Amino acid sequence: MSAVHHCHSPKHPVCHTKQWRDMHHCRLYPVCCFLDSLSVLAAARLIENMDSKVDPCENFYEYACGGWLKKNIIPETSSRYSTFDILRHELAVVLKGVLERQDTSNSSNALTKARVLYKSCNNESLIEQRGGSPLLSVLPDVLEWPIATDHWDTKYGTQWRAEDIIAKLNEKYLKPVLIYFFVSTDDRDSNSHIIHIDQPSLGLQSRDYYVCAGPYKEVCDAYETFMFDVAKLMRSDRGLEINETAIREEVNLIMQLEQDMANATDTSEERNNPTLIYNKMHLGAMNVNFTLEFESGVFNWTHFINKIMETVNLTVTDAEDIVVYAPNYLRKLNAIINKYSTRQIQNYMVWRFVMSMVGGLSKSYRDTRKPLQKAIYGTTSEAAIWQQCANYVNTHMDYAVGRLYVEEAFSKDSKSMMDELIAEIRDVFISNLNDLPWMDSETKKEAAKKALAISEKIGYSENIMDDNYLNKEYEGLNYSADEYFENTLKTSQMTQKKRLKKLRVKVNKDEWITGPAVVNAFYSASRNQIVFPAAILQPPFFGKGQARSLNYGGIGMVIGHEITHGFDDSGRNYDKNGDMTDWWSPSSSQKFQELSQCIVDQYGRYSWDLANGQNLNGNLTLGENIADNGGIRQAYQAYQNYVKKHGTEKPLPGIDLNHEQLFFLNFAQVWCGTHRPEHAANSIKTDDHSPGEFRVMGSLQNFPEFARAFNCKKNNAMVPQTTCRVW
Ligand code: STS
Ligand code: ZN
Repeated sequence: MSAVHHCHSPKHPVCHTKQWRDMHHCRLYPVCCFLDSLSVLAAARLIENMDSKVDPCENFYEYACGGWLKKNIIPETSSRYSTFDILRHELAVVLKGVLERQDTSNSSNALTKARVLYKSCNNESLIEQRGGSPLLSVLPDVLEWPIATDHWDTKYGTQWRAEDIIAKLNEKYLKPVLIYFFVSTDDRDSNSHIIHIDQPSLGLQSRDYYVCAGPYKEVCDAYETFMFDVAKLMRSDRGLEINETAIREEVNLIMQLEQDMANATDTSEERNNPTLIYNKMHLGAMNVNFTLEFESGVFNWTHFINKIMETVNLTVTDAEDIVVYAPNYLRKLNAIINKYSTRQIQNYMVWRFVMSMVGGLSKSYRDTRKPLQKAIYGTTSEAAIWQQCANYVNTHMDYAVGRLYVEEAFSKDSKSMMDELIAEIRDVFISNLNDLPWMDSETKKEAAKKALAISEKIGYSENIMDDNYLNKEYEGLNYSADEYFENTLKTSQMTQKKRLKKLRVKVNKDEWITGPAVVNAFYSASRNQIVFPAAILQPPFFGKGQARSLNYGGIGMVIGHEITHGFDDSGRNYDKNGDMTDWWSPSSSQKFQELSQCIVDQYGRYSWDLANGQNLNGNLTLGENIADNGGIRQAYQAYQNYVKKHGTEKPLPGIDLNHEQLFFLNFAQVWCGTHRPEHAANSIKTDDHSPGEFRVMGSLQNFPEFARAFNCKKNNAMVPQTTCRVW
């Protein structure tokens, strides 16, 4: 052990000589190399994951991840498994620890509340005992589910207002159906909030599923089985007769209705361009533009929105500005409403509510989801209850859980190193603008201004360390350790109220858009801000003692990726203040689109074996691919600048690669992983990130420095004839 200490000492005569840095010398003085424990750990991981028998110039993903792929099997509870997912799993383990820790503080304390919520979620025997009753007793507050009651006609059939029910589902239960209403930043005025109306999500995540043919038939069948089984369970809990044929008929109509809705929605490609979906109008105009004729009366948009806003004591008039993101959908919606009866429409609306609630009920209810989960994710069992609960509490009380996480597992000294890295990578982005022949100098100037104006958030918000602030955030929430279901309702309601209240309040651009216990990174266009939560600031992405090559290939690349989001097909429509304005010359804009098309085509040519050979959707994934391509280039150049300034790093023990190569290896290994085929078929339609394998292949094939680092030749697969570059 004393030798470890020795080696870390900057004064050690041998370990810090220049000669020691080359591999040969390293063999003569193994003590220097092998006792640097962090390097040993990193090297061991890199070696284990890779398959050095593969030619890095032919398939770098196989080379970097071949070992990983041989050693790992997707757990039964997961739809995919990767370095990224393992980090998320490890995070959940840390959260379990802090949430289960004995709590001696009083009950108004936010941390106590998080622990009570977690405890209620974990209380399996009580959840079992309560069966479906929590849901059955909350239904009358919304509407009965016609399919699961015998009292529908008399009680609910005639006297209802669609506005009231859709409003309540939205404002109280966070479940938008038919119409999606939300308050958020105005794209064209990033300091203000505005009401948005959009198309709602569907029960199945992608509109594509609703063709219900070919590979999607199984998904549709499983979805209908899900409805059928829940309806039967509810009827049986209520002691009602079960007529399977009748239930099946109604389930079928729910499906038909949702198929019609799916057809009416815009595709994700149609929604790619934020300037094209932005339609601002007065609330009064909505009543003219989007007439919806329910059997019970014509939908009054003003009444609808007031119904929602009255829960936070706000009123709107016909002069209120509304941003409509999906006018096409709204124009098609009326035909759907006319086609179906009130009972059928209510069957659909309440189904979506019921569907979102079964997760909080007993096992027989939760298990109704199984066939659908198998069809979409390929999973055959649920994650452990503690894991679901840790994730639930982290998602819904992100500041409180984040505080616990940061105190347990985060070192604040990462911040200054991150500040430096961000500064360096931003500089590279800006200086690279000079190399872009496609952009005129005026637009370059604006791009540089925007890059300089990007603000950064690293780790966590200081606010969460302040007890008063934190307790106030969760003020008014009173959880009971025995009532998980009710606790989830309280949580939804509080979340929604917070969002709605913002309508008349200026946007606080300083507020964090995420909690710290999140393994991810973000770019916000309306804030022109990049965010790196505490939980991504760990190996393999980042480590204070980790070789710089690994840090630049890890978090450095993520930083470049997030900066480049500000300039991808979506982000480029926002200016340095976060307002959607056009700062591009027409010619540069035209060129951007041409170069983007190169990326669309390139990724669109990749066929994914796990998704039955389907090709990626180059349009859906364009923004992420542009970000990856920019990110890898900027991080690499920043690393080269680092080496120029500080000299070559000492080699890693036992791995015969130089640090340029290690940079690429660490980048690639973040994406070692695999998917279940069911999930691959799902995510190829819904995920705007390309699968990890193609994130690696696509961005490295486009980057000549990669070929140079591995000495690849012209006819190698990693060196295609044509390459794409935007940034
Ligand atoms: S835009 C965020 C980006 C990212 N997050 C993901 C993901 N890609 C894929 C799957 N799940 C979450 C952040 C990121 C960029 C580059 C490398 C790693 C992460
Ligand atoms: Zn991204």
